Formats: sequence, structure tokens, C-alpha cells
Amino acid sequence: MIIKKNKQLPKDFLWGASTSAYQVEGANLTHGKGPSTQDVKTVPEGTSELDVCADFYHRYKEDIALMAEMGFKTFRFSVAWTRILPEGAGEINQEGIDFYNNVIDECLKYGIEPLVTMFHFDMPAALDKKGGWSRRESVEEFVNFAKILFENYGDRVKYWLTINEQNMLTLVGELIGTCDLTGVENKYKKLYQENHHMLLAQAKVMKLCHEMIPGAKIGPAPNISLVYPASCKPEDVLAAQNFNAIRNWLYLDMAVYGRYNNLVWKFLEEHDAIPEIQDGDMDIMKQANPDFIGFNYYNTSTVEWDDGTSIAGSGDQQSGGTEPGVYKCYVNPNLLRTEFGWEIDPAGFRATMREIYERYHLPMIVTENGLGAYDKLTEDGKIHDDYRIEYLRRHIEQIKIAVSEGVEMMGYCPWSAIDLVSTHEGVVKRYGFIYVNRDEFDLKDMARYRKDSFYWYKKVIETNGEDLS
Ligand code: BGP
Repeated sequence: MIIKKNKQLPKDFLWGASTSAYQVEGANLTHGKGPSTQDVKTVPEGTSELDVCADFYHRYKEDIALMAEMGFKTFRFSVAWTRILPEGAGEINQEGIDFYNNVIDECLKYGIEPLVTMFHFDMPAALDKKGGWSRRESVEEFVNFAKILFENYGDRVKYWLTINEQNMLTLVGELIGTCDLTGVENKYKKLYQENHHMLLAQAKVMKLCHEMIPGAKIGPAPNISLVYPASCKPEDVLAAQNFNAIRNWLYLDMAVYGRYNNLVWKFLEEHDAIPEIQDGDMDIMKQANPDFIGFNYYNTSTVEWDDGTSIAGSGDQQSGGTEPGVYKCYVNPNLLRTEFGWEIDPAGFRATMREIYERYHLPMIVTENGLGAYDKLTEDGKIHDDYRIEYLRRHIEQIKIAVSEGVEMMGYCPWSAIDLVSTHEGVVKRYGFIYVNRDEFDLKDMARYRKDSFYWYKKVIETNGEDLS
């Protein structure tokens, strides 16, 4: 549909941006914080350790002031489980509780709504040693952690997200550093059992949130991107449906409707990987009742039919993969790519928003979207990131059209508020509106600089998305 008259975005549209604890905070093993899987993993070759990151732990006041200067209505950040509970369970680290109290208060001082992610790729190492999400106990461990968050922050935090990109933990966890499959006989069995526990934990936490904090809103935060068929061949369409189910709908069907997606169920049967489901689990799933859907979107995927002879393989979060006999990765010739090889697809963003809304009829907030690039700081302290502005502009345009088409959008939080450490490409892959003056291994002065995109986004927010020039 070519839209000639766009509706305006809702007046209370939540403009903001995102970060995650392990990628932005630093101070990862100090101030009482225990190690998470991120802190004990071997960092990818040529990338920095996580001890400093953007040093948000010490500089949050300066950073939140800059977010306020841009006019943020919300700031999405995650709470590090091991800053609150160094061992994942048991004793609470008061310094950790205080830190997030300070961050929340600092946001509220400027009228910025905190949007808190409870889990962003950082399972406590102590629990991981025992088996992490593969144990049934992990469900109650996560609920216990959530309860502490609701007790301490529920008086001020109205918006909550459960688990960041649970689908990516299942599909590419090894790459993100959250799981180790060495010696595992049936990886599907292991991964989808863990997935079942996460789904259950999420459902329980959503219910608990509604009980403990009346009026609070909570939702999941998977990475959702529509999967295209490589052609109009019926077999390619079937392959796209398969990957859509495995990559996307499994997670949202369960969060919203409390049921396993039928195609995924068959896929699991074929791989002898049906998870162990206890009596009552499915009732719990049905009681989750999320208030909204948070989702990360970077680009779409494209697949073709596979006759079962291809070799299995997966890329990173956004590079698709091949599952023999189910779908095969296909390079979409219609899309440009970022410097880091991720496809750019604003129209696919709209298609994704439409599709999610049609399936689930819940309001949505974009919890990540953005462009990773090698930004350059000029001698006079500027960062001319017109490529990022262009990327964001084209995506925001699509939100406006989707809203005009009747899709309910609550807000937009691109990745990332400030430069931080990428999941596997280090500090030099930058996403922020705020530049952090450090290199991969040289910490320099860590000074903050406003990128060109900073001033542009400020104007976008000021005009509630009307002026994207
Ligand atoms: C998402 C993660 C983020 C973030 C982002 C960009 O999958 O939720 O944590 O890092 O991707 O990815 P990368 O850092 O690999 O460029």
C-alpha cells in the first residue's frame, strides 16, 4: 500500500534507546558483582575484556544527562543478575541494589521511564556451572531474582522486559557466549529443554509482575524478523514458514497464547528433542498475559527449500542459517549490507511489524534496531555518522507507515544509546548516539562526544517523529 497520508505517532510514544549491563557497565567483577557466563567466557580474538566497556557503572549520571539532552522518554537497560545476586541465588549484594536504584532515580529525575530487561545474555556463572537453564531449578532461580527486582524497583519501574533474544540464545548461543555444546550428543534436546525452562520462567515472572506491581507492564523481547522465501516456488514458501516458526513464532506463540507452535513441535519430534514438560507447565504458560511485545529488529532473513543434503550451519544473530531438510540460507540480492555484513531492510521492518500485530494484536515496542559501524572521531571532536542517520530515518519512516496502517506501536529504542562492546566484534563496532573515546585496547580518556546522529535524534524526538530530515 502506498500511503499518502500518515497518521501522527501517539503523543506518549516512548522514544529512547537501549543498552545491556554486560556490554556497557564495566566493573564486571568489582563492587560485589559475581561473574556471569559473559565474564568467564574467552572473549573473541582481538576484542577487549568486559572490565571497562563504556564504564557506565561510574559514568551513568553523565550518560543519562546526555540521554535527557536528546529528550529520551525511556531508557532500556538490563540488570546484571550477578550484581544483585553474585552467586545467582542466596546472598544479595546491597551495592548492586543501590546501583540500579541510582540509575532508576537518575532517569526519573529527567522524566525518563526506565524500561528494565531482567536477563540479557548473562547467566550467573555459579548457576551455569550447575547446568544453567538446563536444570528445572533455573525456573525458580529466575523467579526469585525477578521477585527481588520487583520488590526493590517496582515502586518506580513501570515497564519490564523478561529475557532478551531468547530465540538467539537457542539458535546461536555458542556465538553469543551463553552455551557450550562440546560433547553434547543431541544439541536440539539440550537447547529446547533449556528453552522450555526459559519460557516457563518467563511466564511465571509475568504473572508475578502483575501480582506484585499493579499497573506495571511486562513483555518478552525476542529478536523477530520476518523470513522471506527465496522465490515464489511453493517449496521455498514452505521453507520460509519453517524458519519463521523456528526463529520467530515459537517464542511469541508461547508468550502470548501459551502453546507450542505446531511446526516447531514436529521439528522437535523429528530430532528426538521434545522437551520434558511437567504437569501444570502449560497452564502456567497460558497465564502469562504479556501487556505488550518488545522485539529487536535488525533485518529480515531469506531461505530456500532444502532437500536434506545441505550441511547445517548458523551465522550470527542476523545472518540466518541452514537446517538440512527444513530451510537453507539464501542471500537476498535485493538488499544492501552494513560494513559488518548485516542486511539493511526497512520495508522488511514494516512487514515484520504488520505480521506480529496480525498474529498477536498487542501493542509493540522496538527494543533494538540500529547500525554497527566503524565511526571516526575527527580532530575537532565530531562524529559524522550520516550512514546511521540514514538507517534510522528509513526505519522510523516505516514505523510511521505501520502506525498509519493500524499497527499499535508504543515506542522505539534503537541499539544503542551509547557506544558499547558488541556481542562478538568488540568496541570498534559502534552503535551509539554518544561516542565513547576508547579503542579496543587503548582506554584513552573515555570522554563522551555527541555524534551527528545525537543532534538528529534530538530533533526527531522533539517533533515526535515529524521531522526526520
Ligand atoms: C542483539 C543483542 C545486543 C546487541 C545487538 C547488536 O542481538 O541483543 O546485545 O549486541 O544484537 O549485535 P552485535 O553486538 O553483535 O553487533
